Amino acid sequence: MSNSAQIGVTGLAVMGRNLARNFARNGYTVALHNRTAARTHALVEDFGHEGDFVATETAKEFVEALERPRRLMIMVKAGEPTDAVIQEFAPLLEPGDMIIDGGNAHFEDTRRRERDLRGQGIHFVGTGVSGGEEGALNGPSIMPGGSKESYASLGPMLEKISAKAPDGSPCVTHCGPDGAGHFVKMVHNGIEYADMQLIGEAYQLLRDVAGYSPAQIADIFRTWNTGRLDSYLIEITAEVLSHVDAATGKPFVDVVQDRAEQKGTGRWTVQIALDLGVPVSGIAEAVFARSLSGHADLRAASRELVGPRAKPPGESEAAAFADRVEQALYASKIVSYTQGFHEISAGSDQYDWDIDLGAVSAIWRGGCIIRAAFLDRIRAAYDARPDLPSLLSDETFAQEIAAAQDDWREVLVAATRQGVPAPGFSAALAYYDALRADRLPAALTQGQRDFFGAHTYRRVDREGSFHTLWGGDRSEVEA
Ligand code: NBP
Repeated sequence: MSNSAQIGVTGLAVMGRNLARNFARNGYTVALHNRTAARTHALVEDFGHEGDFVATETAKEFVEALERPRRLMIMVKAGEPTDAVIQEFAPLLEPGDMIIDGGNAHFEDTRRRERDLRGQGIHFVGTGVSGGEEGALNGPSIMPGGSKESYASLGPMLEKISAKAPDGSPCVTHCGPDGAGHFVKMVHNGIEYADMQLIGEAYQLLRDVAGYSPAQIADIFRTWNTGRLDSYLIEITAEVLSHVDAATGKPFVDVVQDRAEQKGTGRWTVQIALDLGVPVSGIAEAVFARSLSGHADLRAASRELVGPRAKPPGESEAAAFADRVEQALYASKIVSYTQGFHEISAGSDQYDWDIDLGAVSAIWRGGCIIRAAFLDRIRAAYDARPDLPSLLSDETFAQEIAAAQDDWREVLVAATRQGVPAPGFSAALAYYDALRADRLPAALTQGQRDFFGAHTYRRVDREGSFHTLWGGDRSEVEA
C-alpha cells in the first residue's frame, strides 16, 4: 500500500515499537522500519492485530509508504545513529516533509539538525518523550520542538497518543522552535534525578536515623502518597521498598548493589546550567551522588573513616521524625522544581524559544516519570503570574516552605549529627537561605578578587566600578 501511512516509525526497539503500536491503536496507519528487519517483522507478527501497520525493509519502501507531507519518526539510539538515519532518509524526502526525532538527543544536536534540514525545506521536530516503555505504549508525556507549521500537522496526532492529565487534557505542548523540546526534556530528566535523590535521602534518614525497616518505610511512603507528595515516584518507591528478594528472603533493596547508574541527561542539565549561569545545586547533587556511589574503590578506601557517635531516636521520636522528613522532602522538592524551571526560563531567553512554563508543568502531570499532583499547583502559579521570578515567589509555595522550614532544618541537624549524608536536602536549604539572605559573602569574594587580580567591585552607595590600591596606600580609585 503506497502513500497510505500517516506516520512512519524507524527504530523499533522498546520505545519505537511501543510508540508505533500506540499510534496504530489510536487509528493511524503506521509504516514500520528498522535497520535490522527482523524487529519489523516481529512487531507485525506479535502485534499486527492491534491496528494498521505497513512493514517495510528498505529506506525507499519506508518513505514511499508515507502519505504527503510525510511524517517520519526516528526512535534510534541518540547520537551518531540518529545522524546516520537522517542521512539515510533526508535525500529521499521532499520539501514540507517532516522528520521527528523522539530519542533523547542533546538539544544542541537538535538545533544543528533543524538548521541543516531547514535548508532542504524539511521540518525537523526534536521531541522529548517521557514515560519509558510503558508510557510509549499507553500514553507518554511528549515535548515537541520545531516549527509552528510542523506542530499544526503533527500536534493532533501527538495529542491523541499522549497521556492525559487528571483533568483530561493531553500531556503534550509545542515547547518552542528547534531545540526547545529536547531542552525541556533534558531539564525534566534533571528534575527526575533530583526527585529520586531526595526520595533516596528520605529513605535513608528514615532507616538510619529513625530505625524503620524497608517494609515500614514503604508504608510511610504509601501514606505520603495520599497527600501533597502524591506522585509516580513516591508510589513506585513504596513498591520497591516492600519487595522481598525471593532468593534470600531479604528486602530487595538490601540485595541490590548501591551503585546508581546514569545515561547522561542529568549530567547535561547540570553542564548546560553551568553555561547559562543558573544554580541547579539540587540537580547537581543528585548527579554527583550517583557518581559517588559508583566509586567503589574510593568508598572502600574510606570506609574506616570515623563518623559521629550517633544513637537512633527512641520509637516515640521516630514517628515525629518521619513527619519532619516529609516536610523536608516536600520543601526540597519545591526547590528542585524552582531550579529546574529557572533553567528552562534561562534557556528560553538565551535561544529565543518563548517557552510557556505553565504549559510545561501541565504536560508533566501525566505519562512521565515525574508526574505528580503538585504540578497542578506549579501550573496554577505560572498561569496566575507568567512572569513569576521564581516558584519561591509564589505566595502558596512560599507559605508552605515557611511552614516546613523548622522541620527541614531539624532533619538536617539530625542527619549531620548521625552522619547520614543528605546532600539534596542540604543543597536545597542552602539555596533557599542564600536567596532570602540580605547580604551574601559574595561581597568578600569580590573584595578578594580585587585584591589579587584587580578585578574591581561595585559599591552599595555609588554607581561605577572601583579598585582599591591594595599594594599601596589602600586608597580607592574609580576603574
Ligand atoms: P535504543 O536506544 O536501545 O536503540 C536501539 C535502536 O537503535 C534499534 O532500533 C537499533 O537498530 C537502532 N540503531 C542503532 Br543502536 N544504531 C543504528 C544505526 N546506526 N542506524 C540505524 N539504526 C540504529 O532503543 P530504545 O531504548 O527503544 O530508545 C530509543 C530512543 O528513545 C533513544 O534515543 C532513547 O534515548 C530514547 N528514550 C528511551 C527511553 C527508555 O525508557 N528506554 C525513554 C525515553 C526516550 P537495530 O535493531 O538494527 O540494532
